[in-house]
Amino acid sequence: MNDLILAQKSAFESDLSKVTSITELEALKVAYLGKKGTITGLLKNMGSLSNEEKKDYGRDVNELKNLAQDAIAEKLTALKEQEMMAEINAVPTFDMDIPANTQGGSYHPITLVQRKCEEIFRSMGFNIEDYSEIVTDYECFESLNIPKFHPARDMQDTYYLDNGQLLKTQTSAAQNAIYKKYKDALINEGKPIKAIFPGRCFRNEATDACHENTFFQMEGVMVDKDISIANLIYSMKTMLAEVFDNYDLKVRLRPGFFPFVEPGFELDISCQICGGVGCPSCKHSGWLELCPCGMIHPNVLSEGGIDPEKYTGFAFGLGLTRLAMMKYGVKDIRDLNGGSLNSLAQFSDDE
Ligand code: FA5
Repeated sequence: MNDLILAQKSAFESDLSKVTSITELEALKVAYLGKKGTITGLLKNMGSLSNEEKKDYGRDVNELKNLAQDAIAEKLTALKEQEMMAEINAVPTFDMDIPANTQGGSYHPITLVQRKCEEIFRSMGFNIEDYSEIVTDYECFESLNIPKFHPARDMQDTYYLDNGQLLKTQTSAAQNAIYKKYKDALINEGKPIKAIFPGRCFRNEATDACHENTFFQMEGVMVDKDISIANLIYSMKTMLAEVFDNYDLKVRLRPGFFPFVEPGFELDISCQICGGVGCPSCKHSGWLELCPCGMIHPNVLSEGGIDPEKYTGFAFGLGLTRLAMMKYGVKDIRDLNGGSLNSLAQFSDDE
């Protein structure tokens, strides 16, 4: 090995033996193997060598480079293990003088409205179902009459996972599984399908006073012979009147497009923050979109194994997070996900 290379080798070995932390190791790596590192710099001397010398010199520099890389990797493993052991063996120190936190916990406002809605729908004979937050494209879109490349997919900006699955954008993603679960009882025993399924949804959306990228919805479906829009309106009105303890709550129904219902509606309630005069929480419209709904599309029923010639049904997708805002007068949706215990402790389930 050339003298220059040998000198670098022993300098490297000596410096490496003095390294005691990962930060020092990183600095050493840059000093020897970085773009301007001394081992990298050895290759710059090649110009002054004969062709024969170049061959040996190049091979030796590469050998030193590999040796340095292996030694650094080995040292890194050893240092990580050492740091982990130090952490494990560290004796925790307790300050016995810190006063204990005696403040009791409280339920989150979203949990409170969810429980309230569950209680209301349970009393109307609905089952409560739980569903995964990671779902397939079939569950979230295709089974809901939204084929691949359908423009309606742009209505919801979806987080896809590397394995092709996705984070549920809507609780409607559980509809198909619910129909398949209960269709035999419907067809063979004449038991209507009545189910609600609350859950967390995710959309890649910019946040503002009434939008978050993570929020809760509660889906509801009812399927039987002769279910009509009247059943839908009755269920929605009952639920809202009970949640707000107000049978005069102003509600409006507008036409709305969702590929899985026909006809489809947007159900808005008058903003409970400003009393309907307009504020940032309702984007100054006086109304808040709360619960889109409609009559289940025949294609969706068929996909769930239910004959749309014999059965009809309604579905709704209640925005639970927005319902919590309206119920508890929370002006900005982001305060609900903020996790401030002081602010959350104001809400109680004393009803
Ligand atoms: C849907 O998600 C449909 N799956 C609802 C549906 C179900 C329609 C069954 C018909 C039949 P939409 O994207 O509008 O629709 O969301 C429904 C509700 O969820 C909204 O009205 C709103 O209350 C709430 N919501 C939607 N996006 C957000 C968001 N980014 N932040 C907070 N709440 C949201």
